[in-house]
Amino acid sequence: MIDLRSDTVTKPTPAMRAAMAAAEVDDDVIDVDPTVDRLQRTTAELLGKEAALFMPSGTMTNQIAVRVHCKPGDELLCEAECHIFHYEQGAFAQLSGVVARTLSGEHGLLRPDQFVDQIRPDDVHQVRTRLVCLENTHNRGAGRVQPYAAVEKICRWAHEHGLRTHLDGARLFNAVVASGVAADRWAAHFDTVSVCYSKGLGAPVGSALAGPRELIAEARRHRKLFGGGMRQAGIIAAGALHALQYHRERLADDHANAQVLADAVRSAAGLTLSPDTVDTNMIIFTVDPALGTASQFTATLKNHGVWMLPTSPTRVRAVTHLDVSREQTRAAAAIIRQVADELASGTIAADRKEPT
Ligand code: TLP
Repeated sequence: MIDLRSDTVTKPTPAMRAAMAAAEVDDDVIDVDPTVDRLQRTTAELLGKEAALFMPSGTMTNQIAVRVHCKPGDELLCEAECHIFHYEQGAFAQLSGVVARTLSGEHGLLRPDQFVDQIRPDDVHQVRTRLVCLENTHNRGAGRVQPYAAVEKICRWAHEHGLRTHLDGARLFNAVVASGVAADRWAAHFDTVSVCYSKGLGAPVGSALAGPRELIAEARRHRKLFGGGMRQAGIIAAGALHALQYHRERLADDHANAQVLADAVRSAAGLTLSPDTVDTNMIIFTVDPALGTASQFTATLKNHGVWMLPTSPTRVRAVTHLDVSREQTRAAAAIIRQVADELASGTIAADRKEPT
């Protein structure tokens, strides 16, 4: 099976497992685990921030960022399809009493002018606008890289208006490789930055929130409150350190593989790449209803050995990663074309079963 559902599906490499097995550990709640400490320092340095805090997931780093920036009754501004709004169960409301106001981007990208007049007046009837969250690369925007100039402008506008800024950089290192703009340059515009080791970098677990020392100390309190204090976490931090050291530059291979898949989709009957350009390791395409729904299409594809994720009734996502070679990508590309062509010509019928 060629598993293109997400870059979260990677298994630790033998070298990563060896580094994890050899990790020096200690209780990171009572005190400090030395390997976690090393990971946090390395991450903070890469992002040009004073401090960083290791957590179990990107959802937690995002939500603790919301918690440290906002009070109940505050409002955050974000893109309508971003992970914080779309995929985290409205945790900003459930856990922090915060509301969100969404702006619709073009495949995840917002223009600075969309923020004009979006700050609520200081009025007893209204929530307080407090935080701007951006996502880079943008997941539901098919891994698009935010234009650097727009990020700079939006964050400058936010700070000039007394707002805080948070970056969901679950795939920031993909943006770094694709844009040639260093991680600390992207991060410089944000008060806090979340990065994930368990996406394209290929570590089994973990994310970090980076920012000013005082905010990160506050985040540490909230991490305990949210149940994310981990004891001998050096074992997983060692996997993340290995990923940072050895798996960043190779993201370019994933990006090149995504182009191979994109070409296959462009030439397949009934499939439309959307957006048509591919910046990093993801593609999203729509399925013509004549071929069935997106989930019927992915079920049929799975029967042929390629696994993708429907992200709406008509849209399908494929993500390239460490565990998919160029050869497997070429094989997947041929299968996409074959299945789409056969469905379009009626040679095979779509799998009508509910996918598992
Ligand atoms: N994204 C996952 C799913 O949740 C959709 C995926 O397969 O892409 N920010 C962004 C931009 C993400 O894409 C994700 C995970 C997260 C945050 C959350 O990370 P985790 O899964 O570690 O909580």
